[in-house]
Amino acid sequence: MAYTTTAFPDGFLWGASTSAYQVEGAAYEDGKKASQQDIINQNNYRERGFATAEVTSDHYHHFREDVALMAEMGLKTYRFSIAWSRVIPDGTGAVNPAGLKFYHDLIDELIAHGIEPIVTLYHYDLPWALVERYGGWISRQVVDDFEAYARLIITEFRDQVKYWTTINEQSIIVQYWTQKCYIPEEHRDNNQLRYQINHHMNLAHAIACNLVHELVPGGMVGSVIGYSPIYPLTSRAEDVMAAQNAHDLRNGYYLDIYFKGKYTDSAMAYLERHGLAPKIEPGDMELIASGTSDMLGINYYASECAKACPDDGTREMRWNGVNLTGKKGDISGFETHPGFYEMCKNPLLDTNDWDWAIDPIGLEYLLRDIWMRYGKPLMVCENGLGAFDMLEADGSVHDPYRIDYLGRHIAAMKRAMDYGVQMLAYCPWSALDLLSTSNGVKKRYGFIYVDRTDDDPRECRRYRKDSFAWYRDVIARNGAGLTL
Ligand code: BGP
Repeated sequence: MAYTTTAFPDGFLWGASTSAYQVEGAAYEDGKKASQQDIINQNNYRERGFATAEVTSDHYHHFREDVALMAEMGLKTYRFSIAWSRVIPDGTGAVNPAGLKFYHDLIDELIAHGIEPIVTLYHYDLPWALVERYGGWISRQVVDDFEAYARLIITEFRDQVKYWTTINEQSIIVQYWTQKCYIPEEHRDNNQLRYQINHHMNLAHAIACNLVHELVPGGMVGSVIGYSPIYPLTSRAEDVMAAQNAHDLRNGYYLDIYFKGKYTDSAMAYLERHGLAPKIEPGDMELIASGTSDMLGINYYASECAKACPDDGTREMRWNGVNLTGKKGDISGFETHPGFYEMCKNPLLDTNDWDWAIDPIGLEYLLRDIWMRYGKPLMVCENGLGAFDMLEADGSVHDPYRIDYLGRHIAAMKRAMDYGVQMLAYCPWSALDLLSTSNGVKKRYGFIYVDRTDDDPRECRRYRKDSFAWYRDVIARNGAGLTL
């Protein structure tokens, strides 16, 4: 029988999500300097015709209109990130007052509309100056520089921001490192560096957790993980074991750091055996263990699938089922770790145009699994459907596919809550259309349509999609009446 939701608990935070470089634009305005995403996206424009990060949705100039639209939807919270290179343009040293002012104005505006800010300190956009100076996250120096940046931001906003998230999707940064970090050509085959970067991020994450605990009385802090539950391709024991291996290396390896302060034994054994393990210095694990998380943000789009992989294959870490065109089936090969696991397509699930599996039950499954293992409050910080939306002549945008996707995921989340999982918030991706990390602006996620193309930013005029009114009604009913 179909499952239908009853109302969510009072105080549940209905929200939506964005990140700085994907939505703000104004990449070089009012003192901001380049981040690595400005450079990566310039290259994407040249190589693939995707929009640059220069204008994106021009939220920097439209933020009051955007907050008013969020309030009209009834949002109780808004999860966004701060651009390090807007507030400290060179990564270290001089603070840019105009950059800080933008975030003061945004947070004041949110609070004036009764919207609770959830701030992410870092969402892929390291100041370019730090890449030039020492290679960015590859160097351990970045940890000290991140600490100074995090201390500035947390101190500046501690009276207004209760919920803090640290680094967005370390798991995805390791998997798609050239998209999420600027990695010079000569390092791209050195897969150990992926795990070294992640180790530096673990240190930075722990420092940020400690800073929130020190500076924000009553504050809550945690990471945001990009998480896909991994199903075995078949019920053969070898495939089930492969799925467990994939879980340990792609998910557990991050969760265990956040909640247990240690690396997952099996994943670390695999990495050590293959020369991929990070170099850990004395005191690192003590620091990581001291920076405990109060909660976890989860970004969920799709489940994944794995099968057994013979010992004698070739390791493949460059791509994992990536689709850069939006033509179904136009995908790269899959991540392969000989003797451990090989990722593959799940033949039982439908996908969106970019071959991302659509799997609401996967959300219930992962929430219950994480709750059972770690028992800390969770928030969905991203969940959404990328699609080619169409602006009609009368200004309407009909996106029933998104309404269907989100409704079923919300229902799946509620069923996890009925089974005891403590959820703080649901922040689908994205509040408004923005620049995709992998597919330009034509892959849209928002409740609010932003009128622009990859080639032409036009005026970035805003239009309410059908999902806008739908989400407003969901929030007004406090989530009741949705079906899985
Ligand atoms: C997550 C990121 C977001 C976002 C989303 C959708 O991994 O945190 O920044 O963009 O995925 O991915 P994409 O933009 O590649 O479609």
